[in-house]
Amino acid sequence: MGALLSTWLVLLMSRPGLVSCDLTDGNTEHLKREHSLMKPYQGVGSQWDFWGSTLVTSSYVRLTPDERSKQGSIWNTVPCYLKDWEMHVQFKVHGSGKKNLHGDGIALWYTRDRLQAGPVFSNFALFHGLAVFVDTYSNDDATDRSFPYISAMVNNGSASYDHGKDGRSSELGGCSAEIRNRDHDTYLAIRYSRGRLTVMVDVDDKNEWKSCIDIGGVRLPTGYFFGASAATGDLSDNHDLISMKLYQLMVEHSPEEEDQDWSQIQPSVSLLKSPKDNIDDPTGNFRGTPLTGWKVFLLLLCSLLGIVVCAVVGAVVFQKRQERNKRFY
Ligand SMILES: *[C@@H]1O[C@H](CO)[C@@H](O)[C@H](O)[C@H]1NC(C)=O
Ligand SMILES: [Ca+2]
Repeated sequence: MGALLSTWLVLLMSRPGLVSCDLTDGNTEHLKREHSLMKPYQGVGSQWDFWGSTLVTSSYVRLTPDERSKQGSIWNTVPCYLKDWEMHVQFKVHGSGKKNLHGDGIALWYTRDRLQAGPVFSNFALFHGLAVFVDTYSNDDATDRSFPYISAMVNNGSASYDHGKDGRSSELGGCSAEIRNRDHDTYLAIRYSRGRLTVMVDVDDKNEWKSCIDIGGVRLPTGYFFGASAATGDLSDNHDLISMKLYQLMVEHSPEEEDQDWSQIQPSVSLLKSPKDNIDDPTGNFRGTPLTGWKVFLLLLCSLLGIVVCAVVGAVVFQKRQERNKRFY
């Protein structure tokens, strides 16, 4: 266990993919045990409640077995009052179903209500808060997307996830990711900080995070609960959680922000575009990281240098040509 944890920490610290400076490096100081689910799952029973088909062993938490019509979930019993956090989830989706004959997937939650069974990956549909779906089955025949598909949704209890369309009308962003029946470990990270929601995946055994979703203008209150759920239908899979580790992000807020009652915030997103305008990215992954200040500066500097070089070369060539022309006449 200790060795595993330190390997994980070393891996985390050596990850070049972790670009942002306020991002946790997996520092155990910032790990919040009361919101984390880790082997051998001693906290289950006091800090976590589980429901339905969920089976807790010493090495994994199986939300559903590879059998039809199963529903399972696990919920943190302690509300989270951190303003800035990052959840690292190690999961494993595996089963005997061949390509496209498996389902339905896992959902990760940060919501007001807990242990409310329903049709959205076995959770209640009119939820308040954040959901990240790892959807392994394409319900929409007309889709041009490649599955498994990871997407995020923020809800204030007024919208319902449309299972038949894989939640497309309500999604804030997403990406395709080959997460099923992999021999190596698969990870997903959800970061919420300063109104920005970031989802990253590490599923290719390369020890680096790839950006999947990155949007600003997201408002989520404090005092909600973390949870995970999964469901199978006619098609199935084992949906296993290996760990959920919650890290506190050390971020400063302005005095005005600190004075607000964060527990009264209504979940919302101020989108520049409507979620319905979401266009597909057929390659699935958004490899690039967003341009930070200095990157923009470097880019501008490079373009400027490029322009200067072009201008100088152009001037020299022009002059040479003029001289040659003079010689001709
Ligand atoms: C909930 O969201 C809907 C649609 O985004 C919005 O019209 C409504 O005003 C919101 N309700 C509250 C209580 O924030
Ligand atoms: Ca689906």
